[in-house]
Amino acid sequence: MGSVEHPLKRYVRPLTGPTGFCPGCGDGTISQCVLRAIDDLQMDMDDFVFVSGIGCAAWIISPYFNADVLHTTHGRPIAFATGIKLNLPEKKIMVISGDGDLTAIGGNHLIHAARRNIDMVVICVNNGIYGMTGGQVAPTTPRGSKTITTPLGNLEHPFDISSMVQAAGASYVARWTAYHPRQLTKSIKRAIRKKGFAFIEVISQCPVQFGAKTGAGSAVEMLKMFKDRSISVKRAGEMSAQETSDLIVVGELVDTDKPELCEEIAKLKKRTSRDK
Ligand SMILES: Cc1ncc(C[n+]2csc(CCOP(=O)(O)OP(=O)(O)O)c2C)c(N)n1
Ligand SMILES: [Mg+2]
Repeated sequence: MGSVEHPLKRYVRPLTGPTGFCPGCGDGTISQCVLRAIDDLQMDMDDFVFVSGIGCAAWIISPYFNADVLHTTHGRPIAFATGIKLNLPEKKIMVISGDGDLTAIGGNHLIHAARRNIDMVVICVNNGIYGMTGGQVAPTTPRGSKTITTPLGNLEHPFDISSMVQAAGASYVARWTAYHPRQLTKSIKRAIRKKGFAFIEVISQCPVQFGAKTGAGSAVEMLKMFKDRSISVKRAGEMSAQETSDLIVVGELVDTDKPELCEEIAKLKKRTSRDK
């Protein structure tokens, strides 16, 4: 019998041993969506530099992706990515990291990169918790949720990450869940083709920390919840804020074109060298 190779095998390093992901984690699905998007676009891994911070989601690209990968410090992947983009403007830069990494310790880097409209794709895996460190409250944890640092329930209001990045000025913003792999893949392709700051929030399940600590349950229960609570941007637009408050609004929130920072810097350099 002939052996069958996974069609995306050539994009991952030939590592042995188990993956770093827990059973039921959404990171594997998201990983597959990213590689499928690159494959569909017929791009080469050499066209990219991938950058991650610290956390479970950061492991999606490191050590697995067979490409130039920087596994950076907690909260700083966008800062590293900005430096890489300014020096290698011909490369497509993709950051994949968690909600804690990108919106808590790294929150300012995120909003300023969106404001500058620097050309990169940022995929934020939002599992609503600090997964890797054992289930602490994050800026995305729903109000009332019990975590190891909020044993009596979270009193804070969570960020609406996509709205925050939209308000900061990103060229492309979309939100999907791990229940939407086809839509997510399509959105990643759109984000890769976009010239400017392209941001995708993926609501994902962490059954081991979020599911167990908050009572959201198993991976299957969480995926079912994503399915039942998701509503399209279009339908949500016809409803009041109160009606959508418990729902997950999915789809493309922004898709626009505006001047991109690296191109503007290149134009300025050309202009000033001509004037000399
Ligand atoms: C400066 C610094 N502070 C804190 C930590 C501990 N730490 C590592 S990962 C992490 C949070 C990860 O959460 P998230 O980004 O949501 O990723 P997840 O594991 O949930 O995918 C924290 C607080 C660290 N490594 N460095
Ligand atoms: Mg997280």
